[in-house]
Amino acid sequence: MSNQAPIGFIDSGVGGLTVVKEARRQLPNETILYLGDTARCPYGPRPNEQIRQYTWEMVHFLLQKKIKMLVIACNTATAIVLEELKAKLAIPVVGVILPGSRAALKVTKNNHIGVIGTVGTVKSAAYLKALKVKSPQTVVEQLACPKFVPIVESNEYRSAIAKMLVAEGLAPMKNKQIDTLVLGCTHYPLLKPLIQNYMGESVNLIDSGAETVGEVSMLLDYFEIAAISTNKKLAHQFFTTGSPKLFREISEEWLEVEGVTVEKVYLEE
Ligand code: I24
Ligand code: DGL
Repeated sequence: MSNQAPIGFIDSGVGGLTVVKEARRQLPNETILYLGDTARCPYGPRPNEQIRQYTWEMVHFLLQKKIKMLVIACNTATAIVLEELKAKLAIPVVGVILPGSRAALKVTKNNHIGVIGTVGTVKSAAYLKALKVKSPQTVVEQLACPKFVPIVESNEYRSAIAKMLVAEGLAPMKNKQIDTLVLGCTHYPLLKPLIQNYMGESVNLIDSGAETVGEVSMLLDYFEIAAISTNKKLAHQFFTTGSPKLFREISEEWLEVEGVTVEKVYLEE
């Protein structure tokens, strides 16, 4: 496998682009291959078995493209399928939950950490387990915020309605004495200003996706598979199970680039 091979990213939709944005900044030599299952998004409310099946379908697609590493940019898919993927794949597999947990443990002073995510992520207790294994004395408060993804996806994430729904959703977290809150969902970084405002400046917010790119960087070095700089423009490729046009519009706006290549893929047999 060549060091110039792409890194594969999968997500339930476009939310994983929050991880890609950080990857482009921190790893400018790496070629990105991204698959978002937009047609079947959201994964958050789905049964585990379905999340497993959908995630494997995405993985099989990307493996055909000769990726050198796989990043599960979706918190819900990481929570439910990461261990199995790591056990079965021959390439390094990185999820978003361990890097997010590690970053939270690094900054907390009172060992009292909150975690917010989709219903699937919270039910799995994957963050809770990761935090407790590393630091048994840490107190962890989990909270599902099922309304937050729809706020972002309806492009309302800067509105007064969003402010109200964020306050309502986070109310159970407000008086728990946490000093650190993990944003355990791809979409929540877009709500960061509203979440920070509601929780107060004293609470540290952890962006799991952004933290994950640090781990990717470390693993590229550890396995000696980091790409080297060339004169060629990198050929990032994006794939979606939904509308390539809508995917392209969102990705160009979010990544602040033009001429993004997006192809439609059909996953279910
Ligand atoms: N943000 C997200 N998903 C959407 C959206 C959005 N529509 C507007 N914005 N739609 O996720 C999801 C369903 N679509 C996906 C594409 O195919 C059709 C169905 C968050 C993205 C985070 C990178 C708001 C918006 C935007 C551009 C950039 C960022 C953003 F339009 F939040
Ligand atoms: N990508 C998902 C996550 O990070 C959020 C959207 C969904 O529910 O599919 O958990």
